[in-house]
Amino acid sequence: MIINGPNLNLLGVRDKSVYGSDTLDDIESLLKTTYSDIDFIFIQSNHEGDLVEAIHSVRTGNVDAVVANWGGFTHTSVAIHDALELLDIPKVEVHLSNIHAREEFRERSITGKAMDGIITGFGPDSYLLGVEAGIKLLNRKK
Ligand code: CA2
Repeated sequence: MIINGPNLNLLGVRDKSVYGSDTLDDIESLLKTTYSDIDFIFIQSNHEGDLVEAIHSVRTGNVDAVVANWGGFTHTSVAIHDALELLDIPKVEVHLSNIHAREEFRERSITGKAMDGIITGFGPDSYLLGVEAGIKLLNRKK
């Protein structure tokens, strides 16, 4: 499952200077063409509760791994962090930008404490690397 948080629906549409010109649809197509054998579920929401419920749905569903860009909630959401802690499958956090090379308030990832790892700063490739990491973690479990 690929989860995207707030404002990421506007990628490539507004303010291309920080996040580039690819839209979220472009990134989803890149994933689908690169990993044609994976059945992706794509979720994007601007609402914290919807994202918490998406995580809950993973707990009861048939999802192997989660790759998520929690957007601004990365730095604020204890609720998403707590939901993630209950999830016992590979969880990879991704960011388009390098959150350590920006404003100080982006330095801390609250959600990241409940993920297996974080890939940050590689633009749309962060998502590809996130899926790679998810596959590696799944293979490690076997
Ligand atoms: O670098 C990333 O992927 C971020 O998760 C993006 C979040 C930001 O709050 C994180 O600190 C880092 C923001 C996404 C905002 O998306 C926009 C899309 C179009 C125009 C403006 C913002």
